[in-house]
This record gives sequence, C-alpha cells and structure tokens, in this order.
Amino acid sequence: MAKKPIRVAVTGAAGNIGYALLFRIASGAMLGPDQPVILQLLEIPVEGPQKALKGVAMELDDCAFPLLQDMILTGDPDVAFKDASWCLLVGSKPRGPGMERADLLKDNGKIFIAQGQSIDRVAADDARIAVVGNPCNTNVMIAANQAKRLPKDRFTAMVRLDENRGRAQLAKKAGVSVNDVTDLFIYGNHSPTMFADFTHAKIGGKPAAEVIGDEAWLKNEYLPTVGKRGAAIIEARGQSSAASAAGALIDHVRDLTTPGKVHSVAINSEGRYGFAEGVWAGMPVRTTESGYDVIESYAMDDFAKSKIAITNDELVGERETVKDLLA
Ligand code: NAX
Repeated sequence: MAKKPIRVAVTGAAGNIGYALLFRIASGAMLGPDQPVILQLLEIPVEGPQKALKGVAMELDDCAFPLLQDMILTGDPDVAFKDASWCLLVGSKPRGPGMERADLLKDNGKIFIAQGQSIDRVAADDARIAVVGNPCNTNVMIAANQAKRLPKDRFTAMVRLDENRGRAQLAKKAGVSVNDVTDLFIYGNHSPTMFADFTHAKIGGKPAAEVIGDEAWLKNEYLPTVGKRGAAIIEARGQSSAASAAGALIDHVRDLTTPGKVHSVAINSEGRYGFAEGVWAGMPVRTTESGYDVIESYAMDDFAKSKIAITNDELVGERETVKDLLA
C-alpha cells in the first residue's frame, strides 16, 4: 500500500539553496524512494520572490516527479508550516553592505521568533525543524525558545556541510575515498570558529592524525580550510555555496530519519562538551527509532578543549547580542 505523504515545509524556497534542494526532496533523495511528499513553500510575501517561487514550482511540475503529490506556495508561515513533519528553515535575511553582524543577528532573530511561534502553533505533532539560514545556531535557539508544545530537541541546525567539507579535505590529503573517512564531527558554531575534530577522526579505521602524519598541517591548514571554505567558495564562484548546502541538508534530514546513523548536528548543548547551557552547538549524535542520542563519550585533549572554548565563546556572544529576543 502506498505510504501517506509527508508534508515538508521549506522557507526561502525561491532562493539559491531552495533551487538546489526542492528537486532532490521531490525525487525521493531525502525521505526515501517510496515516500510521497507534499512541498509547502514559503517566500516573503512580496511580488518578486512570490513570482520566482511560482517559476520554481512550474519547473517542479515539469519534472513530473512521481513522489510529489502536491505543492503549496505561500507568503504566510501558518500556511507553510500547517501539519508539516519537517520544517526546513533556509530563508533568512542576507548581510547587506555596511551592516553590522549584530544587526544581522537581530534582524534574523525577529524572523525566527515569528517562524518558531508559527511552527509551534500549526506544525504536525511529530514536527522536526532544521535551520540552515544564518546565523543558524543562534536562529534555531531563538525559534526553539518559542516552543511550548514541541520539545526543544526537535530543533536542530545544520553543521553537516562542515562535516562533509571536513571529510572531503581529509580524504583528499590521504588520497582515499571519502567513504574511508569516519568519526569526523563538527563541534560548535557554523562559522570559521567551528572545530572539525580531527583528533578522533579515522581514515581506513586508523587514527587520521597517524595516517596524515603531519600535525602542523592538521592544525594550521586543515582547520582553517574547513572553517573558511564558505568564503573560499564565494571568492571562486561569486556566489555562496548552494548545491553543496542543499546536499548537506538532504544528508542531515536523511540521517536523522535513519536509525543507527552517526553524524554532526547542532543541538541544544545542555552543557555537553564544555559548551554553555542553552546554546545550540554542533556535536555528534546517533539516530534512534524515535529521535537521537547525543554521543558524549569522546574525551577531548587540551588542544580540542581550547578550540571548543573559542567557538563556545562566539556562541555565547551571539546569545548575548540577541538576549532581548529570548525573553
Ligand atoms: P538566497 O538569498 O539566495 O535565498 C534566501 C531566500 O530566502 C530568498 O529567496 C528570500 O526571499 C527568502 N527569505 C528571506 N527572508 C524570508 C522569510 N522571512 N521567510 C521566507 N523566506 C525568506 O540565499 P541562499 O543562498 O539560498 O542561502 C540561504 C541561507 O542559508 C543564508 O542565510 C545563508 O547564509 C545560509 N547558509 C547556511 C549554510 C549552513 O551550512 N548552515 C551554508 C550555506 C548558506 O550560506
């Protein structure tokens, strides 16, 4: 018997990431090749983005995806999130010329207050939320703070692009396939301060540091390369990462719905790994039948602890900037 369709809400659906994401969701890459979906697409309620959204929907129609049962296009969050089991919050306000980071945090914070309230009001009882729109760790914290009905552990932000970048760079250096790189997890903020923990990573089952054999490269080249990869893509392409971000979001959701998968997700830290209580930080989780368990067993050396302290400080600073929005 055919499965019941799952409603997937996507914000910023007419943006660059949306354009790389929606077709993959509709093809079954995210929720499985036999899982029908209904796409509920949110864009800001003004003519340009709404018109662009219609164009994207026309192309989705033209793909004749067998799994795409319906599409709802809207400028109203309550319509977009209604009965949605997945809420993918991709849209956010970009940093404009001369705009301070604090202004960006506050402007986006307001969006995520409204969307958090709407999700809590109208989304499905099993709703899960994945935030991509930057600054994603702080945006998800703001949205989750609005939740009265949905548990806070359903609110996640994406650090999977950073994990994928980190695995790819290690594989390249070692001259192996990305499949040989395991146990590489991202701690902290989705920003250049993140810590891609090479100290526990493995290549072909052996410690990555042993296989690479060049600690200076790992500390002084590898970490900055992964941390600043987003800026390097903008420099090369003239536009920010879109297809790789969409691919990472597909991985994030697929692995959160596949029991046994071990991967990096930004979640409510609850003080784990030395992060401040209540900030959302990347760390490893293992997906279970009903959600995920946080993997807390990695012992950090002094170097790792110092890196985690830096990214934690940044998260705490962001929280301080938006503290009025958390009241
Ligand atoms: P675009 O500017 O191409 O698209 C964003 C879309 O969101 C626009 O169409 C805009 O109209 C819409 N939007 C803005 N406010 C909205 C709101 N309140 N409700 C609904 N829609 C709204 O950006 P794109 O390249 O798609 O990137 C989207 C976000 O992802 C940005 O914040 C970006 O910084 C972030 N990223 C996050 C990554 C991560 O790993 N967490 C990596 C990639 C990306 O940089």
